[in-house]
Amino acid sequence: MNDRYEQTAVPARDEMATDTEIRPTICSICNPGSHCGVDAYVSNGRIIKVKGSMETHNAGTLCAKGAAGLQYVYHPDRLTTPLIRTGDRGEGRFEPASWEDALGLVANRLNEIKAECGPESVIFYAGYPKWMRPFLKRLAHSFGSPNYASESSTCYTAAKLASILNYGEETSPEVGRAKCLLVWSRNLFHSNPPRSKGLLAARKKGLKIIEVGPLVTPLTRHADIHLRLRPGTSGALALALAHVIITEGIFDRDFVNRWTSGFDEYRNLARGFAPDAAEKITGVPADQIVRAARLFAGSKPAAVMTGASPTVHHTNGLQNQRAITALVGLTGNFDVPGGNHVFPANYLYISNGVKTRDGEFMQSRPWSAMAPRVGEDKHPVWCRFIPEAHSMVVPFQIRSQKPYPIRAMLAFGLNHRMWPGSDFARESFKKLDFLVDVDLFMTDTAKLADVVLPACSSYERSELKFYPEKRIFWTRPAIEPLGQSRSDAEIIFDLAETLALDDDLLRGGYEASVDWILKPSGFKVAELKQYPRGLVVDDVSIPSYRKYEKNGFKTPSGKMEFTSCILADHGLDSLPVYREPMLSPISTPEAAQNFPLILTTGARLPFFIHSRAYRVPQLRRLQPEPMADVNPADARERDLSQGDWVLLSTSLGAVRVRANLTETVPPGVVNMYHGRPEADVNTLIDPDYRDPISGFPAFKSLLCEVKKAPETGAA
Ligand SMILES: Nc1nc2c(c(=O)[nH]1)N[C@H]1C(S)=C(S)[C@@H](COP(=O)(O)OP(=O)(O)OC[C@H]3O[C@@H](n4cnc5c(=O)[nH]c(N)nc54)[C@H](O)[C@@H]3O)O[C@H]1N2
Ligand SMILES: Nc1nc2c(c(=O)[nH]1)N[C@H]1C(S)=C(S)[C@@H](COP(=O)(O)OP(=O)(O)OC[C@H]3O[C@@H](n4cnc5c(=O)[nH]c(N)nc54)[C@H](O)[C@@H]3O)O[C@H]1N2
Ligand SMILES: [Mo]
Repeated sequence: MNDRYEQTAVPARDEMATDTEIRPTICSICNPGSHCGVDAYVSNGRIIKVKGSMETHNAGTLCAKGAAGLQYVYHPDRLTTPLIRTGDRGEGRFEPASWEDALGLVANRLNEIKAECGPESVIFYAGYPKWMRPFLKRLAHSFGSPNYASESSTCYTAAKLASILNYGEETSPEVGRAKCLLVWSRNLFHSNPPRSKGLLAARKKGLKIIEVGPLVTPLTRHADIHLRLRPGTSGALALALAHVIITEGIFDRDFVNRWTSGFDEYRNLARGFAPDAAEKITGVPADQIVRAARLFAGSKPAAVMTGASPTVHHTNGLQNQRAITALVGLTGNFDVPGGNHVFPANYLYISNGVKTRDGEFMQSRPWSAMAPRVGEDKHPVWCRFIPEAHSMVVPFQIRSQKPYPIRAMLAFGLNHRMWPGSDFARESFKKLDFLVDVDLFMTDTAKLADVVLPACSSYERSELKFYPEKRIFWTRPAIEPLGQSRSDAEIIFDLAETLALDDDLLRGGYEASVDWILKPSGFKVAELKQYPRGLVVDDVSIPSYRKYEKNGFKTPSGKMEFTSCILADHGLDSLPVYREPMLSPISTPEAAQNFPLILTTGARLPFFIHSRAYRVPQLRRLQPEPMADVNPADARERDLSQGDWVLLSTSLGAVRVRANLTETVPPGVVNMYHGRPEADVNTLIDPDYRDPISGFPAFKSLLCEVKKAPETGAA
């Protein structure tokens, strides 16, 4: 381990230096719902220590990733200057350029390609980083391209779509007021630690918790019941719970009669999933299914909490999610206090009641004035409700050039390892005529680019942040951007100029655009700047409950739809039918002979975040080598001991990892984290192994085998 890092991590003496200033800002290493407030201790223009802010939701705490902030920000591999490629794609040979030259080149090439093939042949892409998205989307539309795409083609939007199909809207569980919470595959302790506090506080006050998921998680010991299902069988389990709730007559008859459509068909569907039958499919004991159904339906109010990905990363993910979310209406917990509240997000995925016009801002041109989006032909239902192009289709369309050519991509945080079949994605991106990637680091994907632009971190920029607890925050930079790096927003607004776009708002700059978005709230950036730790806005309108009683549901029938009119219109199953994962011991027994174990990938680890943390020594040290979780019973059968090198293989290939023997995975299941360069599990997944409706990759129900590997050598 590098000594330099050890010293900077605990700068006890420097902290006392008289010139040290505490500058409040935020850490944005993880999901936007967290983004903890941070006190950056700055001496001579350099951060010497980071501490969680007391005023923000994290209340003085930071997670492992946030605490490693210094090593992330001052990483020796940070990009500090724009780069233009001189070698072959992927070779990593670049020469430094001025911003003027680099942006000039980008604008010329994008405008040339637009003139040759139309604006839709340019994709505007955002990876997991989210803060620049409204501006990037507007840039795309003002350029004339409908093809703003993002990582959200693998994340959350399928769950949102399921809720829209059932109810016309998305909902969120009111944890603090619920009596029972059905936590369906969400591990806040790892994926959103500051938000797990509310869950524990509610638990202390008597909240009943039913956890669903194959893995043992930190929530398990707080749960009254843990339904440990086989990966990919959520739909069958949800229908089984429905069956018990209906046959025992403990559903909300009044709500169902007055406000739902398709109940009889749904009841018939659920009949096929009596507890004994469901036990055979899901592996969850029948008596536990009955207990869970009684507890959930017998508690009023109760809410369902699902994650952004584990339930929808399956080939039947959308319908499974519809079956889960149907339980909310069935039990009369839709839009009631302590149930699942309809409270739409108002800025960048956060609901806090402060009024904005971010939707209007982003859609600067109507869809009808642009070409169809990438993916509209393949995933029409998803595209109808999710206002983006479908990223999962992009690598295919780059190759097929059908229905129209894709020639260029302007990407912010492009990581080919996010895609199933990551090598297929990488080879597709290589075929582009022009690729620009904006990132903090020279990643393996950035190496494919023609132009790489250096972005700065949240410690070096200002941005508008919303938090669920009514906090709005215009963050301040704690330090100057490293080298010549710039904030993503600055890059986008500079590009609007260089591209000479006909868009006064974008040409007016970032702060003016934020002022425009904030107009309905009455706030202006200039005012927010006076609150260095953000501002809690009391005067906001939290939506009321049971809004459907006045306006009906925003579905075609005006009711909650057990049978979806929209899916039926598209020739799809209108009921939330259960289908086996396309690869499973049941659906493909022949494949399971060679690959008898079920592979689930990407369950969140507290110290990693996709591709980003592996390079941070303080975090990498927590799992220095790639690891896959294997149940001890499966290990015994294969003569494996803790830490043995194994080949984790699917029919597509193998990666070399260490076996971690643990009961947290059930027998027959292997779990592996994603994004790791030296053992990229996504190379083992077919790029088309996806849910046909949502287009989401089925990252969490595959078939695999693990076998002892030699101590050294490549897979
Ligand atoms: N530290 C950290 N935090 C993160 C991230 C990160 O990479 N690192 N990523 C962020 C992102 S992008 C997202 S989408 C969220 C996701 O965050 P969460 O929604 O919390 O997702 P996971 O951590 O994957 O969920 C773990 C749960 O899913 C269950 N599970 C695992 N496999 C399956 C399966 O095949 N079927 C079912 N039904 N359940 C399964 C496990 O038993 C466990 O209960 O986390 C965000 N937060
Ligand atoms: N096997 C498997 N694969 C998965 C998943 C899984 O569970 N299993 N989960 C999927 C899900 S839910 C998600 S959300 C995706 C994650 O999607 P990815 O987009 O792969 O996420 P990251 O690796 O966090 O970020 C991508 C890049 O953004 C860069 N970056 C970070 N901050 C900034 C910034 O402020 N500005 C700019 N310009 N760049 C920045 C990072 O350095 C990194 O190179 O992965 C998906 N892939
Ligand atoms: Mo995600």
